[in-house]
Amino acid sequence: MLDQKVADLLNDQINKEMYSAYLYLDFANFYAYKGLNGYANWYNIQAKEEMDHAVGILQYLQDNDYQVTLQAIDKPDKELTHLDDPLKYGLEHEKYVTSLIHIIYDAAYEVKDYRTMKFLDWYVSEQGEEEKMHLIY
Ligand code: OFO
Repeated sequence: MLDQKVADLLNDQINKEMYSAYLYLDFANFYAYKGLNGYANWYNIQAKEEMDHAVGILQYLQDNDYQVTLQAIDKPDKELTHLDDPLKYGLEHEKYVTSLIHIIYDAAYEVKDYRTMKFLDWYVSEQGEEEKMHLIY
């Protein structure tokens, strides 16, 4: 049985991952409007990956008999003007998501929940990749 705090943090993370997907759809929409279909496609792919991340956590919680509660997804709030704004905001956002994953990892570590730590290892590595993908300077 999962520790309540760890499980609740994972439940919240489903929403954060879905917000990431929504944010990246917004970035794709911005590039599509600018006629940059390759960039739009790349962010559409990122959005799908984020949804997979959400479903991965949902599945983990279901596998551990936790009753998941899905929350409302916020509206993407970034004002996109310049062509590199999505990359800039994307990097900022991925750093934020990394910090959230680390908070869950810390909570799991505190209660010696090694299984959840192992589950989160993939997310820790993935965050490193995603931060790197947004580096443009
Ligand atoms: Fe942006 O990657 Fe999910 O966790």
